[in-house]
Amino acid sequence: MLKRRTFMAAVAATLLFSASASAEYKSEYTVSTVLPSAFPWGQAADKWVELVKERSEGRINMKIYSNSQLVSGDQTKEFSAMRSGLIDMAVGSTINWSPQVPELNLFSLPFLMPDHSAIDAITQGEAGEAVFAAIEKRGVTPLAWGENGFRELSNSKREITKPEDLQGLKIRVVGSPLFQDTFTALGANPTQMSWADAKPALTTGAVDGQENPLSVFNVARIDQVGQKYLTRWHYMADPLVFAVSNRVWQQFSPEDQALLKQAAIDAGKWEIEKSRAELNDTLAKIKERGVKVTDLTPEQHAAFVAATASVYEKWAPRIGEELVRKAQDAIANRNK
Ligand code: X2X
Repeated sequence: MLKRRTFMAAVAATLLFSASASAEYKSEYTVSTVLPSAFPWGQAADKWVELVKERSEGRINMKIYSNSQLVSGDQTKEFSAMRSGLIDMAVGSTINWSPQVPELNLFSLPFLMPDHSAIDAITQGEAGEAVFAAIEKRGVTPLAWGENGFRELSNSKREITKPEDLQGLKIRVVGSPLFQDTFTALGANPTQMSWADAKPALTTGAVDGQENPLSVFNVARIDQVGQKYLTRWHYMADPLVFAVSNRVWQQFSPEDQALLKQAAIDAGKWEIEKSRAELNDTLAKIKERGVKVTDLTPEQHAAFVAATASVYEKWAPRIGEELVRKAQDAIANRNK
């Protein structure tokens, strides 16, 4: 009996020892992104990596894998891969993670957020905290917010000023079910595909249109694949989330956890400011290339809001009625 106890104590000591030994850091941590350094999204990740390297004096090294290459281009698998530890870290879009974290569909509710202050009112308040708690509950530690931006609608066929103009148009959307509902409600014909497949599909005319932030339209030169019409309808914006797999997160010391988090907050702030400041220039460039850019009148805007009301009825219960209400209150009371 005594012997057995000694043995157990020895086993426990070994376990303890290996637990502290596993606190030895990896020589490199993988960071997944969809868009590379030419885009604000990639720059957000670059900044995070750079700040962490600098502040940890080279102890924590992260390497970015863009174009969703760690999940073979399937961006809607990024969250699961992070949860299971196949990917250590990511700067990811709320859209791409929403199949695994239903609360993230909040940001995709059509016409919920009218302007940048509305995005901030959500992310910087109680609703944002609730969203982070939902992410954490599913195995990933969220650290900070970034921004992909308001997603505008482009197509190769005609100017769009009212829902009827979308009738029958084939629109590429990300592989997230809410988008299917929004575009179906508008009378369009949505097709889910990854970003990797989007440009080829636009090139061949397999789809007529797509929706993405101005920065993405500009840098990816979407105008070159026949997208002649762009409607700035601001129907939704996808924040970016800087995050670490829970499994990896637990291996960092509390000091390094704080370091990683602060670097993510600083990188996110920097990227949000930069991408918002660049918007006017980006718009000017797109117009210079001959793209017909359309802004909606308040009446035209209202017609799109009315046409997509059914999406709220279906999705608010899935997102959580309370969370949706919190977000709406935060927007109503925002600083403009
Ligand atoms: O696939 C897209 O449209 C992109 C690049 O914006 C996202 O990853 C959400």
